[in-house]
Amino acid sequence: MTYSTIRTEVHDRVGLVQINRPKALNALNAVVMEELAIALEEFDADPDIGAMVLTGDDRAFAAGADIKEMADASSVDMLKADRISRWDRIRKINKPVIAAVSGWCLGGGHELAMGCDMIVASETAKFGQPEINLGVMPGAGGTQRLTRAVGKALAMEMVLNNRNLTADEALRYGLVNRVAPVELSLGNAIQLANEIAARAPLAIRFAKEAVNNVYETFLTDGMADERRSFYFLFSTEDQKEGMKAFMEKRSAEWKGG
Ligand code: DAK
Repeated sequence: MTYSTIRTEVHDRVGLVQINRPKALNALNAVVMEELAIALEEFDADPDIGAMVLTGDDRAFAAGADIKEMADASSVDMLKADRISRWDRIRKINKPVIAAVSGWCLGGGHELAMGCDMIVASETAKFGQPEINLGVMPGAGGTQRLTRAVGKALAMEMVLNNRNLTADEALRYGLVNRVAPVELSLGNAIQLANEIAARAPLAIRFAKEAVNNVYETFLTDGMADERRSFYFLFSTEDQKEGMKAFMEKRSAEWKGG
């Protein structure tokens, strides 16, 4: 399969998937999300692969969903485009997926990393949910997964007031597994993935599922509520203003409508 926005490689028993839209800081447009889902599903089905690593580049893991693609969308457009189904496909991958994060890891990019099973961060990684700056809110698990990972106090500050976390803070608050120097972090993630890939595949599969179930039991309702609210925000003036202001490189003027 030839991809236009991602690259794939195999390292022993690990499938590496790299988001490759460097000029847009790896913003997650529909093509990226579709290609990510296909590549991860292919590795998931490949018996020679035991785990995956998902990465970006040194400047950005991903600076969020593609604002330019969403800016003019209505609530109905967002719902009908069925964008969330690709996120759900990634969530259903059976083999462990480790995110190797350097640079910006924001919005949907942060939600994608949190949707992986572990995160290896480089010292330059910056984690945040800046959707509030655009007149919207997290829509792919951010409010739910982040709060479960770091607790309510910090999650509120990140979601309501765009507080970013450094790699060391993310390690301290339990959002990431390890922090490594930038030049070593991807290799470190691949090595960790290969160690896991060398273990009993079925046990790994069920163990991953069991750990994730701790969250899933209480997560579903929260995710559904979050998604409805996220779609609703695309009917507000402030969403249009926030995304337009981003593209015009100016501060947004909020109307509260
Ligand atoms: N989308 C589109 N383009 C982006 C982008 C993004 N998220 N982030 C960066 N870019 C583009 C910039 O527009 C710029 O393009 P040109 O102007 O050169 O054409 C290029 O990448 C380089 O960015 P900057 O020039 O801004 O670089 P700086 O180093 O100055 O700043 C930055 C880096 C990361 C602080 C800044 O780029 C920034 O604030 N980016 C936006 C971050 C953001 O707000 N992310 C959240 C997006 S909203 C859904 C569920 C969830 C979502 C969507 C749908 N469903 C349920 C369906 C998620 C939503 C989001 O993630």
